[in-house]
Amino acid sequence: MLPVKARRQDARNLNVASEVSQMSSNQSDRVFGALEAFRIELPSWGFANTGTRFGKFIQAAAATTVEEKFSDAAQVHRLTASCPSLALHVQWDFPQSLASVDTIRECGHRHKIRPGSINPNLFQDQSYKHGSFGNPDPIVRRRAVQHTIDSIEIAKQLKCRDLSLWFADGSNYPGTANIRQRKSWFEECLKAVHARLSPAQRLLVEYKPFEPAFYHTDIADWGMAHLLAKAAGPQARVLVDTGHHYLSQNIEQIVAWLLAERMLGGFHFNDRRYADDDLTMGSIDPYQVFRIFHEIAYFEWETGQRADIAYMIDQSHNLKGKIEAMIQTVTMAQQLYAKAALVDHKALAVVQSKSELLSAESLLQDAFATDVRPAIRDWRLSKGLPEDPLDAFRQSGYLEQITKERGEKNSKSLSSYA
Ligand SMILES: [Mn+2]
Repeated sequence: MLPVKARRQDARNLNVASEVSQMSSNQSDRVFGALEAFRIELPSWGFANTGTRFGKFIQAAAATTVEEKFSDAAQVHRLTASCPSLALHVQWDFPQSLASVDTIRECGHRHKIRPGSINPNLFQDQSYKHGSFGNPDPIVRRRAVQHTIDSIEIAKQLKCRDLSLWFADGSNYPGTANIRQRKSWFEECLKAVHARLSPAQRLLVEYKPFEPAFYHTDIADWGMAHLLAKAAGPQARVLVDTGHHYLSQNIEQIVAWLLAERMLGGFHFNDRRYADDDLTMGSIDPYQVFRIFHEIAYFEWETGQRADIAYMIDQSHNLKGKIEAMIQTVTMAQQLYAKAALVDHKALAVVQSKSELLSAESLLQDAFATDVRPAIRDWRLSKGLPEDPLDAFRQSGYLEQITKERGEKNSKSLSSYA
């Protein structure tokens, strides 16, 4: 592969995007470097029909099998070159648990998409009515632990590194749960599953302050997730889902602290306006995502180490076309990641140390305001990718083809939860 500089020159020689001259060559090198390194994982559940708790709107083109999820993910990766892996959910993608592993492996090979993080089902089962790892019934806790151990085995067989744990555990009314007791059950169960990890695997612990439990959730915030990850063992880290915070919470500060503690394991990206809305990343507040990426880039510059973070998307689009929305998400993620790479860290460190507030703030604002799209187009062309991934997808005929193939099957699926 050509060095970044040569490829940028190649792209210029293609005689496209003369706008590149608006950006200094150092800046466009930074954009190229950032895009080369950036990977974000797609969620299998983002390609299937999903809904709200009020109902489902069926899309004729939605994936109806795990094979179709891999096929759709491959379309997004083919056009963006940034998402070579697919997060899988044991509940929906492994109907026969470990016996489904061969099917998944074959799908991965066929579509050249790697099985990514494995998400055990710790919420959708009648036995989980009062929790999984925090359930007062020891039989249910054991069942949840066994399911997680089976999920670790699935991950081992598929050579997946990360196991992502999200718990719906909590309570709806004051006084109905022994919060301290549940905390110790969580520690016990997390230790038990951590013991089954192979040395290369990681346990990612996600937090959420409310929903589906509305009085308390057992892992409500990053501090609780951090303590539980520490209790679980050395291979556990915290997973930050951007939608899982109270309104106006400073997420990039949480990110900075977790980085400083070497406890940041990954992200579930999505955007929100009110609660856990699972909207398209950057659709409501792109500056928020930029600030998160900035904290990571600043950490990497200061330490000279690459932060070992799994970037993942956790969105399910009910109204937008699923593949189109995923392409839109990945291109937005690329833009915001590239913008964050433009911050002049050396200059920032100097003005921060002198408390030159306006200069410091401007370094972020200028990077955020830079139009990186021409440089990204050049990068795409240098890699033989289409200039406009969404347009290329629309021209490809794939959507028409799958709409025809899957339409009938989807029309028979339930349109309501009732
Ligand atoms: Mn999530």
